[in-house]
Amino acid sequence: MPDTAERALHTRIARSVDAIRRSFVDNLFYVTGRTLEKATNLDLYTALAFTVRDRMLARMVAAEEIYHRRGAKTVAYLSAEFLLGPHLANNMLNLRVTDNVRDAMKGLNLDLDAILEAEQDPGLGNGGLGRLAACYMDSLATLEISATGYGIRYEYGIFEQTIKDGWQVEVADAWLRNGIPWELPRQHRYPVKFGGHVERYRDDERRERVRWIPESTIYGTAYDTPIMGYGVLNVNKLRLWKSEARESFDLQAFNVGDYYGAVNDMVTAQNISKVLHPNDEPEAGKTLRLRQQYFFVSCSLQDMIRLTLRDNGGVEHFAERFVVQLNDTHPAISIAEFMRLLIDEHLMDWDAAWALTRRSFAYTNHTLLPEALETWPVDLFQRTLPRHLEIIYEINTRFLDDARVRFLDEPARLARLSLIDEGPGNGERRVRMANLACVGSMAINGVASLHTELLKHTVLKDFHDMWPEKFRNKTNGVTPRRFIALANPPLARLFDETVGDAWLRDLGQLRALETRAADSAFQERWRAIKRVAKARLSDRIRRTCGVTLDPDTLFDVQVKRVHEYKRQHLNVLHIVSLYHRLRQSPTLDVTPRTFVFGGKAAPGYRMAKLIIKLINSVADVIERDSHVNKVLRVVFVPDFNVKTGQDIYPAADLSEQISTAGKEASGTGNMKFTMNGALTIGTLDGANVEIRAAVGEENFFLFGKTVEQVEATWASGYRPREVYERDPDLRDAIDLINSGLFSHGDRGLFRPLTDNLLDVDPFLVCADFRDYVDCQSRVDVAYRDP
Ligand code: NBG
Repeated sequence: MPDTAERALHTRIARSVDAIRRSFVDNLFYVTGRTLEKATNLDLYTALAFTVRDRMLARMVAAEEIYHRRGAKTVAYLSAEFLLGPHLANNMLNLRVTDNVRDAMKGLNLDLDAILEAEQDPGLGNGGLGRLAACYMDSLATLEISATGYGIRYEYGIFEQTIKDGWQVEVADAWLRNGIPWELPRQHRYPVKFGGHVERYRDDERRERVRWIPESTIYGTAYDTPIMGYGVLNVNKLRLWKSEARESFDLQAFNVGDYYGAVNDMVTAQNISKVLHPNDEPEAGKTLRLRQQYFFVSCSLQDMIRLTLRDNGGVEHFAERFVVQLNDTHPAISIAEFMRLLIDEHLMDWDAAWALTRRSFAYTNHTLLPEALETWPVDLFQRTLPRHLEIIYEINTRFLDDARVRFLDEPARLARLSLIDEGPGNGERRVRMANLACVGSMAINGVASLHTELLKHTVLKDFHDMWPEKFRNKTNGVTPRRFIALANPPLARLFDETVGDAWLRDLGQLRALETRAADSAFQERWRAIKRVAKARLSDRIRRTCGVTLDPDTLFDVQVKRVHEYKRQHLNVLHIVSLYHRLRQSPTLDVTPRTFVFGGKAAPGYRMAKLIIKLINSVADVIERDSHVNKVLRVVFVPDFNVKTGQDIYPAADLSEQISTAGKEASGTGNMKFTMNGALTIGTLDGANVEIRAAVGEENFFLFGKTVEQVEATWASGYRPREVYERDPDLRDAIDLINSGLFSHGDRGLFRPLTDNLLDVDPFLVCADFRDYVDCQSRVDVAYRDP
């Protein structure tokens, strides 16, 4: 390489303080057009992001080259959501340049933390499922496994949450407004068809073939985001698709009179990747959602087939080049689309195509909640994807023929296995996406041990009876890079000094901390670190919510999506009960606590929004009670997301994981709290079971009904009102809520919530109340002994 070129390259990748400072100033000028004197924090952030990105790109190109030479097989992780969280600090950590960057900024009189603060949280996901996808991307890169995440480049991610008068108010998340330094627009572009009809014809060899004549065609363009591994040279990528009309200058093809019509086509095409759907929504906007799913699946599979043809010569080698992981049923239409591409476009015969499909796909299930198992009305399918419906019927016919051999006299079982839900009587027929995913995949996994067992014995039992060998468990995990090293640097330092730094790549190394558990100097440091994190969170809450917290109280934290099954209202009932008891006997001896909540509710989920209102109303009343607020504080942190989460997890003493047993598939927040030294109060649900086994029963506050007891409770004719009448604490709490004390005298405001608890209580809040409150008393006692 000629000298000058080498030097030029070197300044762009060198990691010395000096090189970083020079390229930062350079980027500031040439990317944002600003000088240091005039730059805003956003400009500084942009310049620093490019400085860090420059240092990643050479690695990305090199990694691609190495994978290519090795003929590496690539994991394609198909997911409608990727909840990445801020990139800059994470990429600095993974490149191991954080200290040098800090020094370089200091040399320019700049505060790195203020610059990091300017990055918006890229919210392309709802919650756990999307964040899991991001953690998998991080982990695969660190493990040096070739992987590409495929998804949608939503123009608007999950809404921003603000709180007005205690109610959640949604604000659109225009995350692209300031430009995204991390993404690289690519030329790869694929057509995606919708609607229309299918035609049959004979090919040159007189075989019957099918041609899909669509009503409309849109295009997907790729945007790549590099994903760095930690401390390795490897960089993978996330490839997100943006929808577009064919060409904007196609307008010329239209006569002047149809200008608006032509523009309208563009708008319709752009709508596909416009906005992320909040989950837990009642049925609405379904057509768009199916279109979104098909859109990104089709682009992704066409992209993989292009690469297979390029690298392996023929599409029949697909399974040597890729393995496709379906993140829930959102990308399950892949099975039919892959078959269509093979048969109609690559002229493969059915049996070969089906064999290839079943070697290429694997499916992760993330929920047992029936309302979250996706099904689509057959007529919507017919209108949107007519060819896919035909293919699904054909898959179904062949599959049921097989199943009938084994389950000859079991029409009910065959009806459950069918890819089509025939509906009751003349009800609507629907396509079952989970069944399609199971039939077309080589492997099916749940996300925690308990969840996988329940899958095998409940929702997917019939498939398990058929193919037990396809089922396996893959308990979720979270990256210790982001959720310890980035979120809690003092704790990371303590770990490094105590057990070495290998834990960043192998969390099992932290076991070695156990030998220090009784060492008082170590304990002292541990406590000081927790105190710092609590002070830091208090500081942030003071700035954002105007509430001043006391870091010496017990921080009792529940942050996650707001949902009845997660039972934030059980937590509130405990608080109201405590408040009531404190008012009855002001000298009552309770451990001073700060209850911290955070989480978004789906915009159309009224009960969840009422729960948020209740939390804020209770917080208000307690805040104004000068006697009680010395021992009890409640705060709702608005807009919980990856970014705010990184401040919250390290500050918790107690982690609330209190879902009704059998409802939380795994949970991943539970892990983030635990790795930051919080103890859990929780039920035997999801990954709590495995966390409890790992940390030891003595470090886990267990309460509540088990899955079996939940079933037994329903079987014996559960009547929550009787529980209410028998338990004076529960009665007092519910009555206090209905007294209007928390609603300016309005006795009706929270009735939808309390009536639901007393009449139905679908998540057994009343049934678990007593055990929960008693367990919380044990927490009180434990906290007094440091
Ligand atoms: C969620 C579960 C969580 C789990 C994440 C990631 C869906 C459909 N499921 O318990 O509720 O941790 O998936 O697996 O969002």
